[in-house]
This record gives sequence, structure tokens and C-alpha cells, in this order.
Amino acid sequence: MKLTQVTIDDDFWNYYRDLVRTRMIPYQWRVLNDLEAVANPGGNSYDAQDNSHAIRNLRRAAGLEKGGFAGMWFQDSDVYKWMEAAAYSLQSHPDAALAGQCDEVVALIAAAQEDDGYLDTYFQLEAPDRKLKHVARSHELYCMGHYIEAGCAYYEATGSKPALAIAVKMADYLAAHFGPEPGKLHGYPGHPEVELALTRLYQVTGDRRHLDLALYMLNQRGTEPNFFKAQAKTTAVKNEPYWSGDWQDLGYFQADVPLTQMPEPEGHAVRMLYLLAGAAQAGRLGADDALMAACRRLAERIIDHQMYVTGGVGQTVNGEAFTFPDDLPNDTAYAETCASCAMVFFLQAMLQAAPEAEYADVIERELFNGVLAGVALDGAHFFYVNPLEVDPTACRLDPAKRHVLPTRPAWLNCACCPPNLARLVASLDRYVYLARGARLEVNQYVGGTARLDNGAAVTQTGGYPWREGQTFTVTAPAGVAFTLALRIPAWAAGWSLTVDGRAVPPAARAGYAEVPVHDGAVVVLTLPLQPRRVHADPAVRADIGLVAVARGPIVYCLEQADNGAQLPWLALPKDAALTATGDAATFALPLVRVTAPGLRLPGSAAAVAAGPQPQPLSFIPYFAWANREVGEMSVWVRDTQNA
Ligand code: FUB
Ligand code: ZN
Repeated sequence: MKLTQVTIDDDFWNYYRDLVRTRMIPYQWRVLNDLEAVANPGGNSYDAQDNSHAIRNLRRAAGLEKGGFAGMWFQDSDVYKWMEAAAYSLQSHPDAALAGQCDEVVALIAAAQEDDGYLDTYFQLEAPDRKLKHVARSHELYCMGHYIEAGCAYYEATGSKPALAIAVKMADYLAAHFGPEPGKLHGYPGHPEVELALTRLYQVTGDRRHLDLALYMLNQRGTEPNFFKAQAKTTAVKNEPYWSGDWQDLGYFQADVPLTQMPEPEGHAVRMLYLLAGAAQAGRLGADDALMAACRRLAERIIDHQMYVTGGVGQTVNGEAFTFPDDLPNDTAYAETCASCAMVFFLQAMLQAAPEAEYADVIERELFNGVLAGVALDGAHFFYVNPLEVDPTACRLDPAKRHVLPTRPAWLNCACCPPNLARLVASLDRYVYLARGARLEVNQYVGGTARLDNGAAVTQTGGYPWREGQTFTVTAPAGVAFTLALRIPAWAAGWSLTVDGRAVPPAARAGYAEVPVHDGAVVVLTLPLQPRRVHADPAVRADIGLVAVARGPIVYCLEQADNGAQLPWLALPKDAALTATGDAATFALPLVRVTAPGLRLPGSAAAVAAGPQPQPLSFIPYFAWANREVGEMSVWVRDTQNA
């Protein structure tokens, strides 16, 4: 049984998918073409200090205008991720004008690509003699990888042969320069991404050489003699104009040991996760058991010890990196939006390899929390860093918190996150179902319809994540029967199921409730959505004595706008009832708040004698924070004995 089509029609996700289609894609197009005033020269270094110039760089590389390169040296990837988002959007909403823009971009990219397949506008415009000389830092393979993904997506959406041809030509270039053969670079990129892209190209073209190159790069990484060290001794220089400074240690690049021997996730978080995403895809497609075992082990280490309750990953601004197990500081967290996107790419590949409800749980956590927090409800402001605690004064005055912004800028100097988020939300349909044999797994609770190659269709409806009760209605040709495997989230104690109106005993196998279905079957799954308290593992020093609030998959936070200033003085007594309350008025999309009778602890020496005073607490979903006036925010609140 295979999925032939998944459509989405869901109250919650329609808001975000419409936002991507009607706001983010057009807005980002204008930004990439320098038509939006995003520059903020006086702002934090995370705000855009200048316009994007990304399309202009391509025009210049194509010889359509004169001039050099501007922006981050991997800026090409912003265009490619935009194009990938547009491709997914076209798949669900055909739009001739957008397709026309994409065709223009494809023609521009084809004109900028060199005859041998190379494309990286920074090197073409600024340093043509430095191509592939410093692969640890250069991002050439990162950019080409992002194009390959975009080219595949656009080909799948529209059948564009030119888009696919560029990708194949790039892959041929890479195969001509990397590999075990004498005379080639026995290496891999400093920023993994192309490995995942090559697996995608393999799936589109069926050409095994693409998968083999991905596997080569993945298994070569971190072996001796070390490729990065070798380039450092020969062609790489310490102070590249695009990235000066000391040689970063190999762990930053996940290149000190092979992935199969890496004990803990290490180094730059997004690189680590893209590496794992590529390894999981290549490992499953190439039946590389050692890579898959490494992916499973590292997934567990990340999920259990280096992931925030919001799904955020990457604890420190220094190297945008992992630190060590159970170190999860809330107010200096990095938790880049791209890292949450990358967790989804990685764990989806793991799920494709084998059903593992926990991975689908984490994907859900990322989607509703870590990912969505990256974009404002207007679709035109973006977080790069996603902290769990913010004091705007500290952001301004504490140099250790410069990376933590209390409000989303209109664009970012390093603009990797906005188009990453756009392409993920636009491709949400890929994450809802997986067909495996005669079993249709429902991994995400998102309304819409899944069609199967046996002629059956499953329509999912319901008010998730706000209201209980998801309904699955099956239509199927006579004689067609299959199993619906419904993920039971780990938080869903007390879940229940009815089939054709009759309650069935709730039994889950490896995290999935399995229901045999045929034409006309109606299955209703009730995942209880009463608000709950969440405590961190006691090993997490930053969260000792604190509690968070969640409801279903949504993690909540306190904001100053609802609760006043000095959030650390607020406390949630252990016996305080948590109440879910609909709020359709405050934000651009209706949501559910959680309220509780709380306490405000004495805020001055003089007030200590009076003791804690009652204060109602109002929690909003974490993804919705920073959409009103600038103020404090905290996910964790003091956990006190009963009032
Ligand atoms: O290096 C390219 C992108 O910039 C990474 O993926 C992000 O983490 C940021 O460092
Ligand atoms: Zn990013």
C-alpha cells in the first residue's frame, strides 16, 4: 500500500499554511529581491543590517549585471529554500504567477551555474580560484545541497525538467570532485546538508550514484587521515575573507570521529542535526546498519538529555552548539529555529525507517513549539534564537544575552531560519501519514485526506490541538481492508477510541493503536487535553524547583502582557487548578489559554513579611509569545507547595 496524495484542511494548520502561502512566500520573495526595507543598521547583530542581495548575487554570477557579492557567503541557500517552499505550496495551491516566478528563478540559476555544474555565487564572484579549497568553512556543498532539494521539490511539483537538470548537473560536479578514487577529494562538507539532498535526488532519479556519494561522505567523515586537517595544511587558510578567526576544533564540524563512534551529539547544532538527517535517510535507503544504529543512539541522547521542553536544540551561542547532557539554560538558550526544523527532518527519516511513536511525538513537539515560535503571527517577523526565558533589559545590557531578542526582527543577517520554516510548514502533508505494508500510520493529527494506491481514502477531521476528538472516516473499494495505526502520544494518559460508534478497549502496541478498517469505517480517537504540569528531569539544574504547563502537544509560557513584570516572582502552587480557556480575541488566530490561581512572591525585602500574594496566572502557547508589546516571557514558573 502506498500513499498517492495527502491534502490538508485543518483549522489550526490552515492558518499557518495560508500564512506561508499568502504572506511568507511573497514577503520573502520581495526580501530576496531587495524590495523590502528590512535593514536595521542600529539593531542587534541578529537583525538584518542590510538588504538580502541574494537574487542580485545570482544575477551577477549569471553575468546579467556587473558587481561583486554581498551578504553571507551562503546566501544562495536562502533563494533555494524559498523556491522549495514555493514548490510545496504550488503542489497544494496551483498558482500560475508563483510558478512563473519559480521558472524565472530556475532560468536564472541555470544561467549562473557553470558548465561543469558548479554553483556558488560567493566563490564565482569573489574568489574563483578558491573553489573547494576550504570545504570545512566554505558552504559550497551546503548551498548546492539546498539547490538539489529545491530542484527535486520543484520537479515533483511541476515536472520542471530544467529544475531537475540543474540538480543532476550539480551532483555530477560533486561526484567528479569527491569520492574514494585517486585524484578526488576524500572529503565531506563542513556544513552537512548535501548528504540529505543527494538521498532526495536518488529517490527522484533512481540513480544509485547519488546515494553512494552521500554514503561515502557520511562514512568518510571523521576518519583518519582527517580531510579537514589535510586541507588546513594544504589549501585552506586561517583567515578566509568570509570567515576569519581561529581554526574551529573538529568537533564543531562533527569531524573528529566517525558518526558511528560519536558518544554524544557535538558541535554546531544545526550541522549535527543535518548530518543525522542525511545519515538516517542514506542509512535506511542504503541499508547501512551501522549508520542507523548511530542515528538511533544519538537521537536518544539528544531527546533525553539535550532538548528543551519546547523541542529547542542547541544550548549555547558559542559555536551555536550543543554543550553537554542535561545542561539546558533557559535564558541563554540558542535553540535555533533551523535546529527544530532539522529535528523534524531527522526524526521523520528515522520514522520512515521504522515505526517509533516517540520520534513522531518529538516531531509534534517541534512543529507546535520549537518551529512555530520562529515566526510571528503576521508571517513577516522571525526568531533565529528561541529562548525559554526573556528579560528584555538583560537582552539589551548583558553581553552574554545579546543573541536573545525579545522581539522578532523583520529579517536576519543570517537568514537561514525564515525560509527553512516556510518550506517545512508548506510540506507538512509529508509528515502526517506513513504507509507501511497494509498499515496506514497516522503520525500527526492534522485534518485532511490521505489517498492510497489501493483506492482507499482516509479523511481526518477534528479540532486538534485545541479540542478533543479526531475522527477518521474511511472510504475503500469493496474487498479492500487495511490497518489504521494511530499514534498515542506519551502525554495522552486516559485516551480512548470508538469504532463505528462502539468503544473499543484502548490498547496500544509500540505507541500505536491499531484498528482494522474497511469502507465506511468511522474511528474516533480521543486524546485528553486537560492542562498538565511538566517537570524537567532533576538532572537539569536550570529547572530545579520549576514547573511548566502543557496541554496536548502545546507547551505554554507566561508573558508580561498578561501577568505583569518580574515573572520570576510568580509561582504556581501544586494544588492550583489549571483551566483551559478559549481566546479568540487577543491574537490573529484563536487559541486556548491556561489559567490558574497563582502567587506573586515578595518582590522586596519590605514585602517579605506580608508573604506571597494571590495572583491569577494566564499562560499562552509558547509559539504565540512576542506578538504583543515587548516584555518578559518565561516557560518555567516557580513550583510551590500549596497556597
Ligand atoms: O551556516 C549556515 C547556517 O547559518 C546554519 O545552518 C545556521 O545554524 C547558521 O549558522
Ligand atoms: Zn537558521
